[in-house]
Amino acid sequence: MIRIKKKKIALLTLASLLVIVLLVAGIVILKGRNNASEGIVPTGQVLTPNIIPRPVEFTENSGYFKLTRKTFIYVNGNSDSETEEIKRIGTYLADILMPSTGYPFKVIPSSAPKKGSIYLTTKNSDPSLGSEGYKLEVTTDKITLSAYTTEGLFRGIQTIRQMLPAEIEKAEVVKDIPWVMACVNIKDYPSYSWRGMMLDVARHFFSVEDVKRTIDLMAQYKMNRFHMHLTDDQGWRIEIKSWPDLTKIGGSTEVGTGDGGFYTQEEYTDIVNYAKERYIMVIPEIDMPGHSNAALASYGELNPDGKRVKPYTKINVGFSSFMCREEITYTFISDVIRELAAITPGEYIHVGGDEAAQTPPEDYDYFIGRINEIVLNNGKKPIGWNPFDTSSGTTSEAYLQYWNSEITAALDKNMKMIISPPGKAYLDMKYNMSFKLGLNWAGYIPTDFAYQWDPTNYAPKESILGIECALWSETIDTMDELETLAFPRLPGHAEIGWTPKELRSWEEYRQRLIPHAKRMECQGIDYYRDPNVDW
Ligand code: TNX
Repeated sequence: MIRIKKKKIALLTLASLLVIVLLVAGIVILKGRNNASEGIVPTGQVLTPNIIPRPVEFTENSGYFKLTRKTFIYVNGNSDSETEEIKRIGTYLADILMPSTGYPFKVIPSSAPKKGSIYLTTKNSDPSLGSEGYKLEVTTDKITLSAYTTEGLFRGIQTIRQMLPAEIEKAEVVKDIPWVMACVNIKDYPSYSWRGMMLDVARHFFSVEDVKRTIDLMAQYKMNRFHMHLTDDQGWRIEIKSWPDLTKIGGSTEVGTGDGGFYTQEEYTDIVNYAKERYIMVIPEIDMPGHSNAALASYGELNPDGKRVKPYTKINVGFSSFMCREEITYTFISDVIRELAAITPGEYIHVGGDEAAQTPPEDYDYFIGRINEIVLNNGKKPIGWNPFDTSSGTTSEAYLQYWNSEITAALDKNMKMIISPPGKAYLDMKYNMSFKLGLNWAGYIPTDFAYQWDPTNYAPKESILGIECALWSETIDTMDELETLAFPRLPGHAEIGWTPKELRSWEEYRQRLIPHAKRMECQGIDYYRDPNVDW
């Protein structure tokens, strides 16, 4: 009996030893393969990164880099203050990578990155990268992101994000994912310096939190301008301390029966700073002389009969106008622009100027000249929608936001333009006939159609500053609705602003967009599964 037992124990021990040896050998082999050029990554996962916008120069090499618990982020600039800023950018990256991996991603100022780390630097970098360009080198040993400016590093980080599995975007720890990215050499920089999105917070109000999420969503596509349409007939959304009824009365309505809302100057500053930390400039817009009912409803003295007009909560516009020949109007506008300029670090103030159907042409001409001067006197550059350029008061110091084809005056005056063609870049246009939200006055805009345009179709290249897509909010009230109209069209517009025309085709883009769906899902984006895309 005892002899049989002993034999059994010996056999069992031998078997367990064998299992242990096999396990250890397996781990060693797997580890070795991690650094080998052939990956253990399941097919289709990340070896062909689908980056939006598409980088200018891109070479994929064999092998991949793997994030681990020991991956640290090393940062190093040309001065202490630059290193400090890169440290902040490194922390921004860590904040993106931490939730899903559960790894600590320590950020360390040093010029000697250890093996297995991410290195962000502006040292010895190439000035030809410009203010937003970057170089990304991924090897099995480390990730090196270099740029001429800290802004370039911020843009490059968006590429790093998109080269990792989509699950990296999740807000909670995801187990059993190899956090790997393909070895690549990328050199990348934008075609246009202005790559913007406009959000209409006047027709429906969007909270500070919603606005911050919108800014985050655009930042990942390397967009750099956030234009806030702050006032319109249906609502006034920015606190002006010297004219408090603007928000008290004008801020209390929106399209339909909602309560509206407004940003205090402190909240606006919070938004501006949040955007600035993402290298996005906020451009505030006060729309005038039309689209001004909310102001006219707030103060009687701005109206010919001295009485406040009724608040307006419907959609049709083109009925309101400031009094263009009364000084009170300019006193009012001077106060508004002065207060707004004081809390706006960006160089521009947008003054609207569109659809002033109730303003006689000669009054429009005079009015635009006056407000142009007010903006310039406050140290800012004026921007306006067509036909702002036609006023005898605008010069090359002002900028035109193109939304209709009448640009002769702008061309004659050498004004620079931001291109926003409604039939392509208006995010509030319906995708198709059966789509519930949005309008259709500029046509239906399915995702493929929205991608197929170039700013030079509308104006000569040398007069183009860049592009902007616009989300008007007559028909949307919630973040989910905002996302459904913006996605998946917004990433396409971002690519039009960033990637050279010669590198863009719908056929190639759709192959990057389709896997991008998973990334949008991991971010909780309520995108529209447009039937025009074979998801
Ligand atoms: C036109 S384009 C407008 C806006 C509307 C939008 C709706 C332009 C400068 N004005 O007032 O909200 O269409 O799509």
